Amino acid sequence: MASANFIDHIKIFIKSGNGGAGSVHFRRERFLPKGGPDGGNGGNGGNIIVQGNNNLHTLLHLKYKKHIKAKNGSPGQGSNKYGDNADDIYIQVPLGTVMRDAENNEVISEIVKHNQKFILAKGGKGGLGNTNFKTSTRQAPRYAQPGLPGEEKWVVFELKLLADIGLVGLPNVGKSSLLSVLSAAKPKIANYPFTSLIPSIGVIKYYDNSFVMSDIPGIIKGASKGKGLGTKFLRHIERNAVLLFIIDAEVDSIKDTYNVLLNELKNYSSDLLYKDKLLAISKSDLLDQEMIDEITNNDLPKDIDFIFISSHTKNGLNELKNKLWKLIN
Ligand SMILES: Nc1nc2c(ncn2[C@@H]2O[C@H](COP(=O)(O)OP(=O)(O)OP(=O)(O)O)[C@@H](O)[C@H]2O)c(=O)[nH]1
Ligand SMILES: [Mg+2]
Repeated sequence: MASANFIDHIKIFIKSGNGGAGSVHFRRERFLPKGGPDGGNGGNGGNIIVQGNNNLHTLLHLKYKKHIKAKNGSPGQGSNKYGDNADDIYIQVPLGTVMRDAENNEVISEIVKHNQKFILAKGGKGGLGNTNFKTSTRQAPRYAQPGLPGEEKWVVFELKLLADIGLVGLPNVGKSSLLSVLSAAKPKIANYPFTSLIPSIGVIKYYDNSFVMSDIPGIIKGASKGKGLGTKFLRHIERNAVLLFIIDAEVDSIKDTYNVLLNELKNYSSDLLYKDKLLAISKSDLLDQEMIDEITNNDLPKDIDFIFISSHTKNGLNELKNKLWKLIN
């Protein structure tokens, strides 16, 4: 991962607790030589439960947790005493966390709401004590059930940021600048490529509503083959309803640049191409009207709506928000 502080992929061994054994025990009373069975049931093993937490935005807090285990249920005891159930263990995760079985890569669950819970590994049931096995023909059963074992598995936790709009562009084109003028987010901005090494998200107010935009590190030609920061961050725009392409007004060809970006997306996942898209030509304050006309007439891709914007003068930003809102809804 590009930054030590943004962890969005992690593998953890989890194990729920075993059930406690049922007890084999007989009542002992002074004047009752043959007391009946009174072995209690074992307690249940602890569950491992994931829980959504909207205060978390990375999986960093899990980075050093290679194993997460719940305790076993306690065994049953005489006098029909039940063993205690073991406590459940909660794993807090940010919204947008997907869990997969590391063995077959199958999705186990996905957390999208605050407090949403899912049992990743169920604790084993406690065994029944010998009290339960007394019948008319068998007054003194000498057996009880063992507790059932808990579940164990390696689980991959993967965070996909939940945002309505995902920014897609080459490095240094003004993606973070745009997010910072549209929202309260404060991503790092500087005049060199790969300023942003981690994704950031911001909430954009729109009249009485709001929507969420995610800024991911810039991608370059060959990113899908590992160039630059690669395309691993594209997983964060897989959930976005709308992709906003940002192309610097000063590039040689907007059309060619657009195709480079599309191609990298396609190499990552062709599903991305079917999302709603909008093209924003950034830093338009550096263009005069003649250049704007020239681009509009000769250098725009055909299949996508476009808008000229400037984060410095704020030109075009209201119209951009209108267009984005329409696309989301
Ligand atoms: N003239 C002008 N410059 C801009 C505008 N928006 C951004 N810039 C400048 O462009 C440079 C890059 O801006 P960033 O917002 O960091 O670009 P980015 O796309 O997030 O870059 P990476 O994170 O490296 O991919 C900075 O020097 C900004 O000041 C704009 O509207 N007009
Ligand atoms: Mg940036």
